[in-house]
Amino acid sequence: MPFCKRIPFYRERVEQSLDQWLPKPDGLAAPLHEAMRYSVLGGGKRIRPLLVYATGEVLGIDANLLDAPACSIECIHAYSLIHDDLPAMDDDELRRGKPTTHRAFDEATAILAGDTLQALAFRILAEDSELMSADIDQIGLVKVLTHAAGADGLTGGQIIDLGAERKRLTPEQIEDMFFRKTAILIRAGILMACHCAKNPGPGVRDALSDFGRDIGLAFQIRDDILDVEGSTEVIGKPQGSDDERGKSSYPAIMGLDASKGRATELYDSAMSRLDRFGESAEPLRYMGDYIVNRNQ
Ligand code: GRG
Repeated sequence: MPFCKRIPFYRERVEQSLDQWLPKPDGLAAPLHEAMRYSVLGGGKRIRPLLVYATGEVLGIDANLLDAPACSIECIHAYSLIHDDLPAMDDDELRRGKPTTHRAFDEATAILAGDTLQALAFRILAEDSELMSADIDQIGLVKVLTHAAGADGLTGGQIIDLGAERKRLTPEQIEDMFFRKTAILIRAGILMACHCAKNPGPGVRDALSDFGRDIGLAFQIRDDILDVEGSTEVIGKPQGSDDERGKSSYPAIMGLDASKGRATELYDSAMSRLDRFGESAEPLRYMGDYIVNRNQ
């Protein structure tokens, strides 16, 4: 059965697992719990968790070990979206086709929901009983995710991005920014899955790490292209917002055609990293195709 047929199953699996980890609305802190659940559940493509499970299939890892990495990465992703949408950052109204968290609740609640999701991500990796009973190096998993979430990753990329508005970055600077802001978290899902394979074999981690970097950058270029060519209804956020804000996007720097060319180059490079796995890499090949061809 091809990987695409199992995607609904994995999406449901991560949804249920997230539902278990997220706090149920309770007591005086209920608005915080509600904002967390509003931001995480029932939406999003779940690309990062899917990459965790796809890598798990390629390496033959028991999916029960992957639920915690899959949930933790989605919590970090959801937190970054909440904070990115805040008035102090992009000041967006719409996310996943519905009001952003600070619009649906209020700004303070949105900030706290993001903060708490970040804490929850690491709690999941530290407390998951499946990881513990299989004797997986949980500190190693935490290291991968903290690296992706910190100054070398999301927050570092975000501050470069905020400083880059109305500036023109060089292609090298823009690629470094997008590596930190986007690709590093996509790669982290793949690396966490590798971490759950106790002995993945020589060169496997490096090959999959390079796949994650290339496909993560291709993901961002596709996102920028959709901002130019997509429709608000389909992408679930305002179309054309990058250009309106003078943001340093790939199309703004290199033009639309060159951006599409760079996405193809990165896709080809990503696919070549999978050659060594033969047929067994079909789940990651499918995810790579999905990422560069998606319409939302
Ligand atoms: C820590 C505030 C803060 C920001 C870090 C990751 C990030 C920087 C900001 C998030 C917003 C953003 C535009 C990120 C670029 C990556 C990206 C295109 C995210 C959207 O991811 P999808 O398409 O979203 O996977 P869904 O809704 O499907 O989960």
